Amino acid sequence: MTDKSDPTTTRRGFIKAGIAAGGAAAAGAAQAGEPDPLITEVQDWASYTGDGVDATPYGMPIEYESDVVRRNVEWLTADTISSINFTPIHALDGTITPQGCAFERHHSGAIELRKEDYRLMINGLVDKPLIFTYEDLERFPRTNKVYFCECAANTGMEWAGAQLNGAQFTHGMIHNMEYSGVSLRTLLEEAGLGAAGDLKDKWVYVEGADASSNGRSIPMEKALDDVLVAFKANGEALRMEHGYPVRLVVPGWEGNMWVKWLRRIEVTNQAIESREETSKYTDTLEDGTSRKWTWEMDAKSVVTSPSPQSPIPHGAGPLVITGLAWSGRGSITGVDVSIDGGKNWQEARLAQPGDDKALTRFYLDINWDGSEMLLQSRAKDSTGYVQPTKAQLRDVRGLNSIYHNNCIQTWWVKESGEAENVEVS
Ligand SMILES: Nc1nc2c(c(=O)[nH]1)N[C@H]1C(S)=C(S)[C@@H](COP(=O)(O)O)O[C@H]1N2
Ligand SMILES: [Mo]
Repeated sequence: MTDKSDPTTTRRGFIKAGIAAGGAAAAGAAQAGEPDPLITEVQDWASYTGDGVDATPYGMPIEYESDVVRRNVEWLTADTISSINFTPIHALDGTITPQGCAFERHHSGAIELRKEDYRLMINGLVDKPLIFTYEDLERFPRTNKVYFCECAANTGMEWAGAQLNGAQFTHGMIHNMEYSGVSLRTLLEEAGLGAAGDLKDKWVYVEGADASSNGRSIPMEKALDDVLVAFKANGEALRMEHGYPVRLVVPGWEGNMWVKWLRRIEVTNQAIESREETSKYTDTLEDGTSRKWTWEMDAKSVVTSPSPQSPIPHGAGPLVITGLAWSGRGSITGVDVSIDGGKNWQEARLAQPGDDKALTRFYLDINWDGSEMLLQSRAKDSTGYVQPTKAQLRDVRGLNSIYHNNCIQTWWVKESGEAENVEVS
């Protein structure tokens, strides 16, 4: 019998031992010459039958993955109702974020709204104001597209100095899902934009059905471009916390504009200047003035492993360095990685060519000599923009900002394989 609580007896342990026995590169217990009971003995899991197909109508991750969860930082906000939690990006791979661990940000809590009770109103400067039910929305032509959603406050706690120890906390206000929905343009055209006259200087004001309503103004040009009224994410219904049954997807633009539980779209002559776009989600500069309408999320990247929550579990030798890169202005064209705090850079390998306004996974496969590293990544996007250092960003923005911190992140990886959030000057 094997002890299931002992991590060396897991299936993963079995696979690792198998590789070690056959390959020269990996150092493993099997090489010591002792017979490995995981190889030589019939295991527990092969001596009885497993769960039947009726055991799990909707599957959850296996218990051994129970640390791959959202986490919040208690002192950040006064109450969890108006708060944020973070995607465990240090533990994920690929680019798609499972809904179950994708960060949540609410201003007045996640609400329960049934499809039957759902209504979407389009009013204001339209030819005929309309109210859609959920079923109405399902009858319009649909699109599918993967986009990242990043809260403008992502990395916001790091302006004054290295603060939170983990990629989940410094960069985890981001998720990346495949959305299915109707283009906002289709719905606006259904209501008719003739009444709006010249569309150049027009806006839409979008709001949610929750108590906060989270109202935001979006210029008409963007509203008619790639904005989606989405009802599915990663193939299934939106989770309650992500706006079930319908949310707005505003590709490349700050997460706050991605209104959840979308209930109203008003075509207007001017921006509403709501709370969410005046006292919040503007960027205070060194001289005390604030920048407004900073909608686009600048190119950014982070090494997700190794990182403080994902230390190197082995000594010197082959090491996979990996991370995520994204740009709200287009696609990622390249990512450079430095192991010496930005003195020298190597071009990382992109797992897939960069996709428009979606996460890109990068890898750098090195032969680690076991000495400490100052690990950084630097994203480049299709506009030619290069992710700035922290010093470069502070030169332009000062230290009063919260939002839109897209600077290069540094992890100090020690000889032990453990990593820490640091700053290099
Ligand atoms: N109706 C409504 N929409 C909302 C919010 C909200 O509180 N209410 N929060 C916004 C903010 S600040 C962000 S960053 C994103 C987060 O989306 P998520 O919770 O799906 O991660 O939703 C936005 N849409
Ligand atoms: Mo946000």
